[in-house]
Amino acid sequence: MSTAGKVIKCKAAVLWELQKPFSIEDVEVAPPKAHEVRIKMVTTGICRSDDHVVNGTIFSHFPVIAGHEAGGIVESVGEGVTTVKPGDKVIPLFIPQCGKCSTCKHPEGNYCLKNAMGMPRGTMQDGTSRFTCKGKPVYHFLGTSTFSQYTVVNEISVAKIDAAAPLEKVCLIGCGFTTGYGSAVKVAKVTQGSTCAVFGLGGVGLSAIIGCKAAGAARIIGVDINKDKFAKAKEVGATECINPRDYEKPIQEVLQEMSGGGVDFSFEVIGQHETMMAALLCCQESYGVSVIVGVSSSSQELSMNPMLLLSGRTWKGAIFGGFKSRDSVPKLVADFMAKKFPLDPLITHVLPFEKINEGFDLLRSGKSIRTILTF
Ligand code: CND
Ligand code: ZN
Ligand code: ZN
Repeated sequence: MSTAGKVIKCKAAVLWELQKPFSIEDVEVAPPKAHEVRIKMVTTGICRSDDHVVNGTIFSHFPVIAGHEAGGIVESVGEGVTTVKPGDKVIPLFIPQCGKCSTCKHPEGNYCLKNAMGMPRGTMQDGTSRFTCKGKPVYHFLGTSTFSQYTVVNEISVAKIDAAAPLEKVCLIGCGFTTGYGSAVKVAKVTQGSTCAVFGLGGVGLSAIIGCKAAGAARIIGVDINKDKFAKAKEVGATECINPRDYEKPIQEVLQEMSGGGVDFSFEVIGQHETMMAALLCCQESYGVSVIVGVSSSSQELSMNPMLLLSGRTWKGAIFGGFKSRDSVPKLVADFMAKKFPLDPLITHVLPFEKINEGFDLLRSGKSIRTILTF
């Protein structure tokens, strides 16, 4: 029996307040309105940005359904939806691509002005929510809310992908992989034979390493305070790994010495101001490029000496690896299918959706790279 046009009752992981575990609840998911798409979730990854909602680094209204790295099947579509249809395999997009705003029209911009990050309202574009639980509206997160058996997204926040793609792997193209990989190949534009330093060897950092390697970097130095991350980093392309706690001197000085004056490209994939500065300082003062990928609290500021840039360095940042989401996600899925890059090394755990709190514990204790939750 078709569920189109009806409210769907299903399970979702609701976060009722800050610093609390996720609670699996019965929720109602309203049908999609005009230009919206309802998706049956198949898999979702756990990214540190979801944990940032729990700990408050990323602002959200509560109660909320988080999750932004997933794969699913279109269940039904609202009026006027033309680019996806029921049965299509899709990846929800936490950065939309409206195709009409000044950013979307610019050849390089990807931070579509319809994004839900800058001023999070926790609703659909029309200002209302499609979720209710115990009679109360539940807020959306980044327009994706993938920690639910069903979700509703705007048509501009969904990409149709190859029907043959394995969702339990390509869901990582919805955030972690694309963010790290694009930071190297698209944002930094890593060059052949260069030396790179990647701070933070989680799912996003390892994907930056995969990108550095694909771009032909000769040396890729992984930096992490958890040495258990080194083996996997080397497996995906790091040529060396170092632990800042093994050195007396600041890690930027260690990296300057290792690279004979500073690395060509550095990436901060942790989300701390101290490591953002270390990553900036470790890149060569005249031509080095440093990219901020990690998310830090928007309420805290970082002071820096402008001379660090006057000498010629470039300091950049990007969301979603600088990729235009709707254009790039189907292409990246095709590249994965053509074996142009691996995703398997990033997946360390697979758990049923109901064990979401176990998945977050694995992330917080540094034991997992990516945990994939299956519905
Ligand atoms: P994850 O927590 O898996 O990895 C972070 C790694 O950093 C871990 O291996 C830690 O051991 C390591 N680490 C922590 N502190 C230090 C330190 N002081 N020095 C060296 N290493 C340290 O996180 P993830 O890979 O899922 O995400 C990484 C960041 O990227 C995080 O801030 C997340 O919010 C952000 C991000 C950004 C974007 C984007 O579009 N820019 C998208 N998704 C996630
Ligand atoms: Zn746009
Ligand atoms: Zn993410």
